[in-house]
Amino acid sequence: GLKFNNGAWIGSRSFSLEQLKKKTKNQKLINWVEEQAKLCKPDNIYICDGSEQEFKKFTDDMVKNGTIIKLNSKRPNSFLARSDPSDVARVESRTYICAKTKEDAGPTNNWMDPNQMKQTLKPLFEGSMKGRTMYVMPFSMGPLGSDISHVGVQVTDSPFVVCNMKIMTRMGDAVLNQMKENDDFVPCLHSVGSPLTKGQKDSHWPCNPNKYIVHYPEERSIQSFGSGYGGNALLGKKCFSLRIASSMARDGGWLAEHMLILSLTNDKGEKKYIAAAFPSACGKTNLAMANSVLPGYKVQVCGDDIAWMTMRNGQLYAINPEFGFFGVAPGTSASSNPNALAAISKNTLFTNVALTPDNDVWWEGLSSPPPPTAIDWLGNEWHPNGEGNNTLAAHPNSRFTAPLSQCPSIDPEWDNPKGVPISAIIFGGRRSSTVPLVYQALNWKHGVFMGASTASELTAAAEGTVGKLRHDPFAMLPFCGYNMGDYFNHWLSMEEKAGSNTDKLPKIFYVNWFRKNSKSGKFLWPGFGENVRVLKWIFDRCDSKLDTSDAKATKTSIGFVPSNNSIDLNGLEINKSSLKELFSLNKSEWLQDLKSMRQFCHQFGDRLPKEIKNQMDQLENRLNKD
Ligand code: GTP
Ligand code: SPV
Ligand code: MN
Repeated sequence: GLKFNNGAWIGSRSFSLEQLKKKTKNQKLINWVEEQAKLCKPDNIYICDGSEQEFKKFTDDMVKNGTIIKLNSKRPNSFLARSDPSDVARVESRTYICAKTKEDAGPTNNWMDPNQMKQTLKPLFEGSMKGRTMYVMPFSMGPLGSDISHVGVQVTDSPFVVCNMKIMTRMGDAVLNQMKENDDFVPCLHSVGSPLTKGQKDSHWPCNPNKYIVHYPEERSIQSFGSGYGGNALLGKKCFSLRIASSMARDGGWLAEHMLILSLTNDKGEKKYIAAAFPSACGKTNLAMANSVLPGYKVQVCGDDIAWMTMRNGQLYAINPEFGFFGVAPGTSASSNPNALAAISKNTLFTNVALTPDNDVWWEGLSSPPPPTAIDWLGNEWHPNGEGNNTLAAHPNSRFTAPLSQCPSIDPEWDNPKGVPISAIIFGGRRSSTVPLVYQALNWKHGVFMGASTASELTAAAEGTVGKLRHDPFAMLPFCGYNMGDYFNHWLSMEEKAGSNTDKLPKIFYVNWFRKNSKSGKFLWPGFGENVRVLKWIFDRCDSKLDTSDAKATKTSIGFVPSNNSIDLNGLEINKSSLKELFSLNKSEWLQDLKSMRQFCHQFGDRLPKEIKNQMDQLENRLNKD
């Protein structure tokens, strides 16, 4: 019980800063933490060590005060949190890239002048941690000691965020110990924006309706206010590893991408690494954890959301900067994704899923039939077909937070500080028509154009008209920390970076698991574990000469498509007409797509690289010659 008066509060604060000073000599860090404490005025400061005991203490405390619920002992050390119903996902409309100029943020990002933004946020952060503890978390994105990794320090007033960060990043003393006196770090300020007055009872999920998720790319810092959820609050993830890191990567000549990393081992024991970018809710986690249906073939996972890639002698190497999975729960089942179910069998935090009577978790798609009764994500009693009850038990964006190391299909190299060599890069989205199951770029420039033209149809879960096409270049639209026209240019520049080693550059592909029968509206391709058939074709194409058609691939106006019978369909029941529709190319649909792409690109003005325009013109010429 510390009274909030200067003497007592300063006393407690300086005591905690003494603890920090014992652990580090990095004066920039000490000063920054002190400044945040002066601004937010927490009752206490706590320096996180990242240990299991600390995790246990915080989860014990949160169970005691009703913030989270302990699940039954069949799922050891696992907990359920229910968010405020208004705080359930990333808030793109409240997310800002505060570059010095609006042009540098680009037309696809919200922007405000950085000084004006700081003035706007100052009164919000002022005293925002009163009645709470400020937790200080040093964290590393990427393995400690890797030349691709970067360090951040997040302060937060949410112990639930601390527990999530412990799973999602390498966090605590180990990071602080290897930080040198003058080392830089990305400062990340986070507050749920809900100070407590003396004696006031806390809410189970404190947050503030006035949310700001703010990035300063030149300064390389982050301020997040008002939300306790996922990408808004776990600042190492989308905020640092994509928005800030993409800006660092442009300056440093590397890539920070919204990509999974997997390995495919073939029946001869040869292994290749593949990275793939799909927009949110388009299948990254599921592909990364795929259970191969092809005998002798094995898929293993390095990462399911983010890849940092650097070039060494023309060869692109990737690390997953994360340490855990933050995966969508609904739809995850023993048949669709057994590896995910194994990964979440212990030491897992669940947010916004349903609670069964025996204190375990449930969500739509986990099992059939559903449990006869449950407590839904809002905390209300729920029955599957209850009278007048047509609501979901779990929120559609409910998630699990689980350690990567618990996935049975984890790749042995997932933690290698050198990274893994990438042979292929895949782009994709949800396209009910037009785009075939798979095709391959003609060359690097064409591949960059394919990444830039990535688009996906809106699902019922997102705002907007269902089925409407949303352009999402490289699946980075909400995550690019600078002008997207410049970002396309950065991707193009990788070819020069490879120098005379362009043959070592990854081959580029585009996939579409979501094409539908135009009459029945049903998916033409079974997806999930069956996707390994497409990965096998991609694997083999990596060893073929790029510029020629062969038994595996045929050159068309859009790129290389699989030659007849070159996709291994052994053991798959799929009828001839489905297969035909899956690969059909409709010239007028492609010209329509191209028109839409031109309209989308218009906003970049002269920041659009000439080469992207060239690629659009060339595609149009090729289509019109057909
Ligand atoms: P974020 O974590 O939000 O970035 O999503 P993600 O890209 O990791 O997507 P995830 O793997 O969680 O899958 C999203 C949805 O797509 C789920 O409902 C899956 O069931 C569905 N899905 C994933 N792979 C396939 C597939 O191959 N075919 C079909 N039809 N659906 C799929
Ligand atoms: C996404 O929305 O793309 C996610 C979830 O992966 S979050 O981490 O909240 O951004
Ligand atoms: Mn995912």
